[in-house]
Amino acid sequence: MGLRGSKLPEVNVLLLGLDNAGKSTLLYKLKHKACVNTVPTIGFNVEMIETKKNRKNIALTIAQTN
Ligand SMILES: Nc1nc2c(ncn2[C@@H]2O[C@H](COP(=O)(O)OP(=O)(O)O)[C@@H](O)[C@H]2O)c(=O)[nH]1
Ligand SMILES: [Mg+2]
Repeated sequence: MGLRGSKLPEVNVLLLGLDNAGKSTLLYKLKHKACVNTVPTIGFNVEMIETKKNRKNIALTIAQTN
């Protein structure tokens, strides 16, 4: 959560889908740039990722739930 409180523009995404659709895999691929083995999500996952939009840095928050 180190990006919280940064002065970057914030973009929030809610990632929804059926069980086993690949939501957690996509989230961790974006976060860690690698595929990780997932375990079934209980509740939700939130990750903050610093990325670029229109060549400007932004703070992207993705919340993922079932
Ligand atoms: N073949 C294939 N399997 C995937 C893909 N993405 C995820 N999976 C697999 O699908 C299963 C469920 O993925 P997961 O990310 O936990 O789904 P979630 O329930 O939507 O969070 C896991 O065994 C993943 O390895 C994909 O693009 N292709
Ligand atoms: Mg999941």
